[in-house]
Amino acid sequence: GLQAVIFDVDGTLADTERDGHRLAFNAAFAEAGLPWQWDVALYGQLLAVTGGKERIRYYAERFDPLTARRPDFSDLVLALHQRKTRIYTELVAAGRIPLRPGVRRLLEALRAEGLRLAIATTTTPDNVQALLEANLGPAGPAWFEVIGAGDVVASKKPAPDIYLWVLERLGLTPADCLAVEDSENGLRSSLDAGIATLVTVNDYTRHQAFTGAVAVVSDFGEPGRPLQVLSGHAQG
Ligand code: XBP
Ligand code: MG
Repeated sequence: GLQAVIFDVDGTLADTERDGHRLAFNAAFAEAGLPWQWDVALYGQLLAVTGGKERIRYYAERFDPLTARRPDFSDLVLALHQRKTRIYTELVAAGRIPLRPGVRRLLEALRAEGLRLAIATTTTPDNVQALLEANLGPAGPAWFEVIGAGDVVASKKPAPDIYLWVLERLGLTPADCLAVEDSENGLRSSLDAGIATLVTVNDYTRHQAFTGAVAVVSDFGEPGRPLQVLSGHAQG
């Protein structure tokens, strides 16, 4: 039977991208004197590339190849990303990024059932820590027995590596777990690790195809505003 639920973070636990990560990238670019600014629509396209350093690199190679060919480009990417992480964690600590509807209630209910919780994300560990502390309190990170994040694996989502890393540390097989994801890249990662996956959507992902998901839901609902099941198939 089910023993653990493994959560993605960005887009799943909270809508972090548009008013969190995106703003932090833009602020870091502006501080560095770069003319790069990612609007909401462009950022939606750039989300196809998971990982902030990878996303900066991809953008520069396409839209500012002169900068991308600078000999110090790799150092620039690292410096920009470090600054972006600081700006993002400050935004989160200031309370600017709440959890999505029903997330807190769901986490509490799973804990009350005795289920084990874990995280599998491409984002930087500091970002996860900041989000959980800001929204669940100082003990929030400890609700999750294993937190797999960022560069602990070489290949980020859609590769299955981060889920396999988390499974190994939980000491569980895929059949013992359920994954919760919000994006096609995330779903590919969890399904390729062999884990049944529930999808919850947001403005950046609701148009995506979620073939293979156990079900697709709008969110986790709040009292008086139940979740909508957008697609799902009966499973035993
Ligand atoms: C999240 C990401 C991350 C964040 C930025 O994807 O792609 O890159 O946008 O985080 P997922 P960092 O929800 O599939 O894990 O800048 O810390 O990499
Ligand atoms: Mg996500």
